[in-house]
Amino acid sequence: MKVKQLLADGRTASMVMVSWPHPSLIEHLGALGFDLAMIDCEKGGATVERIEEMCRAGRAAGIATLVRPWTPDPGLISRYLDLGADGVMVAGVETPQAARAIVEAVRYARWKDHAEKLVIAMIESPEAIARLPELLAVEGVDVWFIGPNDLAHRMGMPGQASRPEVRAAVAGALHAIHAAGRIGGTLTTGGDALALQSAGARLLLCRASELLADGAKHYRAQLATTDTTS
Ligand code: 3PY
Ligand code: MG
Repeated sequence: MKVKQLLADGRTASMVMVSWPHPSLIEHLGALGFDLAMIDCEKGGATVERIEEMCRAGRAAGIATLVRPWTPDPGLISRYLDLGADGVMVAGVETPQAARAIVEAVRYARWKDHAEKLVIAMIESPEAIARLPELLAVEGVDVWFIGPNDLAHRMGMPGQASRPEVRAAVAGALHAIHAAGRIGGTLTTGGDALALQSAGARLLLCRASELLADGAKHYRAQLATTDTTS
């Protein structure tokens, strides 16, 4: 798998949360050069048929597709992989047992090609961060991904992922993952990608809605300049 190779080479992979579940968007993101598209079924509303179409679009456009299920149910993981997903990203992994169960679910579902599938475990609580040394010993997890929003919630600061305490916890966890020789990832917002990369993140997730918002802001600022100068 291209993304696994990229990460093994120590390079950074870029992943986009599709925001609007449609194959055309996946195709477009592939053409723009992103490495991965994340189809969010933890919170988003993509139907089973739509997921299959999006995975097919990803294969055609050379961008890997990942599904984030709403529970770590092995049956659900199996279903998404059978629909064509290149991997899964599982939210709220708290214990080594939970991490192992995800790896086993992927191996059971895709006994022939599981080595080609990407397994991402999300670390989203202070308790899970404290357990990182045990968690990182679990074989078969390709990326340990820190979810700043749920982490902020669990730190008693809902909706405040940009607070210094939360940022410090994210950076500390990324450092620990990197120092252990494993691959860490997180969500980038508001232009913090470079700082997160310096902290050790090798898989960066951004939202398609934020990419559009940034482009719109830039465009509207240009219009405003034109208005004042004409
Ligand atoms: C979080 O920040 O909690 C996430 O799940 C990011 O995708
Ligand atoms: Mg989360």
